[in-house]
Amino acid sequence: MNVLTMPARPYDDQRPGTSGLRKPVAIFRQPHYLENYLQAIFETVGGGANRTLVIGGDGRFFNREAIQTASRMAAANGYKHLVVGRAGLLSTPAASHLIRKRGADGGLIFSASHNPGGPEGDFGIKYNSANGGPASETLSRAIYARSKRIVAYRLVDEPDIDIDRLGKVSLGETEVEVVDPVSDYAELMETLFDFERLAELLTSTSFKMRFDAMHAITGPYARAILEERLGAPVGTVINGKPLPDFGGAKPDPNLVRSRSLVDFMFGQDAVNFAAASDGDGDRNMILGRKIFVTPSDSLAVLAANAHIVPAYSSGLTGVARSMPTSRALDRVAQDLAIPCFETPTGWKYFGSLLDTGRITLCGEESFGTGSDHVREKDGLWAVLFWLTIIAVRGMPVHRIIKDHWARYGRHFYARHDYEAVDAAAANSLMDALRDQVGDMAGKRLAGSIVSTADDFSYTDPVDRSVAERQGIRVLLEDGSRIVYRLSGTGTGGATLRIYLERYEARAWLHDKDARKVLNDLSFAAGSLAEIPARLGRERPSLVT
Ligand code: VG1
Ligand code: CO
Repeated sequence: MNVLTMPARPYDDQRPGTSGLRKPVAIFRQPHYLENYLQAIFETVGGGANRTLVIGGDGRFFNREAIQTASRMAAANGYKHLVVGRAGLLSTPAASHLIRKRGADGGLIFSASHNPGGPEGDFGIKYNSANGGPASETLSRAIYARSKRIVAYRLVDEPDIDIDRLGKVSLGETEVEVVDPVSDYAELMETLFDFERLAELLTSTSFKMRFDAMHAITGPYARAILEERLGAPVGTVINGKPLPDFGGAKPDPNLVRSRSLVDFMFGQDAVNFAAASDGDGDRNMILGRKIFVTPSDSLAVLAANAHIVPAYSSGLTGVARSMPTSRALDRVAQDLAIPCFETPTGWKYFGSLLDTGRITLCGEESFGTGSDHVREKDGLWAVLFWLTIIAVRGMPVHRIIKDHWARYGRHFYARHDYEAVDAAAANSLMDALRDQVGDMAGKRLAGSIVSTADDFSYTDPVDRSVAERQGIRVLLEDGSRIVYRLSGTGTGGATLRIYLERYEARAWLHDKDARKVLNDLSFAAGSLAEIPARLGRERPSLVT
């Protein structure tokens, strides 16, 4: 076997964000940029001797080249087995499952998730550990430090492997197994949910659903599970063919990017249930006829109904949510008398809680929910969960939501994003807020009084690692909350996210328009942070 050692010059900008390293394709195409980062990963985890690595991606532009490069480099770095998704495809949750199922030592997922794809779009690399979950913050920092010191990378001098044919081939001394990206995942779903019951719902004439795969990775998964296994009519899955540029759209399921699906569900021809997923298949958006379920509410509803899903029939050990996610989940946890953890944004922070059985279910306001079945959020899993609730409770989505609010109260919620603003301005806005938090308590704000304000910091209860400066929280006496943080997934400038939440216990006020209910909080959030003056923007570019 011929191993080449190629000289490299270290890069100093390979710092992973909320979810791996994400950059424009053009950056990844710089000489040995991809190789530099991969070599840093392999060296940080201690090489590949006798190890198994799972490799796949969301199918975006540059995926296939990256998979060939990663395979050659993994072989040269000593990995014994590589498990590669056919055509280079693996959704993020499917990759997580495959790592766990095969007892692999880790996995590479090539994805920039909801970021746009194509030659002008973004690319990304996530490294997941043996538990199937995203590299911890500690490991991510070590990889970054290493990436700044790489002076050479290794690869085997072998031709491309055929990633379109199932089966085993060798690459130097490494065995590469090309696997069906869908079958293991679909089998896992069958162990969690009652497929007979779901099939009954999806084949009944009184129920119709639509799933929008946004030309991203979930197309093949949704077709295999919803249409082939559960018998939903062909055509239930739309935009089901993964395209390298996602058809030119941003594969980000929310009220803005999934406008046509939202309009459809609020229009004359609306069906009973609709959902969409993102680039790498870990997010989900849930819609009923004339109703959009906020991700925070969705998480709370799943927790409150978990006992009706076979996999969770014996109850939840605990739940967790990222800090900006609404506290609707906390009320359910209180009712169930189970712990509810509050973690920083990003799935990596749920890992230790899931691994130690402290929690069964968790989620984020950014359209992500999941459980201990894998170590990533899981879009289709959330869809099957919702379908189970609809089937077992025999209720449409709006009834399930109204019922939930009647029981627990409603957390009106919205996220306002100021995208692609000047990074220096956004940082100084956050600094100014940080300077203020110490003496905010007691001040009047949005018709109430600030009870506490801080910059969120989190100590992992398992490994005691500390994550600081995770977002500014302003809590009001009436139960409302404003949260500010900067995005860690963008690739151009900075994105400021403002999360607004207002609690309403009184059922007769639950049908109010969220925008109106949150209007004064939104105004207060803007003036507290001096947004127009600092960012030169009058209003957010995205509201979800
Ligand atoms: C965003 C979301 C966060 C999510 C992350 C990765 O991060 O807010 O909740 O975990 O994306 O999701 P940020 O730092 O931009 O706010 V995915 O589907 O892109 O892996
Ligand atoms: Co994603």
